Amino acid sequence: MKMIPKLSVAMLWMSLLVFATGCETPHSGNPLFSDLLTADPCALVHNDTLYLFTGSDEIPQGQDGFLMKKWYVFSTTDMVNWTRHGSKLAVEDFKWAAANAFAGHVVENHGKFWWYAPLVHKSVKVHEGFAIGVAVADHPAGPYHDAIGEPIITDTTANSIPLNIDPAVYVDDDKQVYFFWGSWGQVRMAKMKDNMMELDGPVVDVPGLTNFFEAPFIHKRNGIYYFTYSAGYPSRIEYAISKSILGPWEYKGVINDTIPNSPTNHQAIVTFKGNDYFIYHTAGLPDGGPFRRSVCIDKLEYDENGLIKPVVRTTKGVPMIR
Ligand code: FUB
Repeated sequence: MKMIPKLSVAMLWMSLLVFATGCETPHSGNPLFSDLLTADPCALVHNDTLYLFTGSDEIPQGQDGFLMKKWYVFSTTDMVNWTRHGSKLAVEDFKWAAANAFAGHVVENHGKFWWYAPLVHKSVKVHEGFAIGVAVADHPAGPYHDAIGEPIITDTTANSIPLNIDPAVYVDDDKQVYFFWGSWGQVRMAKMKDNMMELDGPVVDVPGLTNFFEAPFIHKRNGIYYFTYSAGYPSRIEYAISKSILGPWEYKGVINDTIPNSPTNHQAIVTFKGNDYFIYHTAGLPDGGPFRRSVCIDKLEYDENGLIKPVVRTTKGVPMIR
């Protein structure tokens, strides 16, 4: 008689444990990858698959400065199981480039995938010497090759900026293509030709982005354009909205606060299978740091007025989806 209550309690605990683990939805976990330093995410959806593009920090632990030579491609259909496609673009793929594979941006148009890439130019240097080129592929996972053989933007482009990095290209519903880029507090924009390789008009300033530092990113939801960007330094992610991609932009506040041990903050926003995601980097690996960053994914949520709620950063990541 004495054993029965003890057994019952043990069995109850065991069944609770099995129930709990059995029902727990697998989560992606943040940072997403623990054996590779990834930074500056960008993402797109193609054929029911989410493709993630990242840069990579290669500076050894204990040293300072960006050492970035390659970009990587990953994909998932459920947000938990990731296929690693490997490095699909690198400095040496651009004959005109010498170094610094900074934040790229990949976009689909005309059935091809266009990877806009900022790199230090081998010879053109008026300011910091950064230029922006584009590689193209027939599939998001490549192979990619330099589409032009020379950059689209350099230090000598009229009205370019001292640090020509962080491209963001947006193909609007009417098929007009817009090319944004910017850093060190200056942001520029130009229309692009349908060929995705040439500007189609002057480079103009984008006024009215409160606290803008770098990392412009455009997405559209319910007819509203959202301009998210890295703001201040150390950087937060802040945003503005507009009914027109040409502005004026109405400031709406902070969505991702500063990152411990990483002054840079770089975002991508994507909707996949009905879920909105905020993709960013932290210094979250045990040997992470300002130049040793790691990509993470958390949920992005809007309120009933279409405003973006502050992102809740987690180590659990996002749940598996079907
Ligand atoms: O990764 C190098 C630079 O740091 C990127 O271009 C910026 O957006 C910042 O993340």
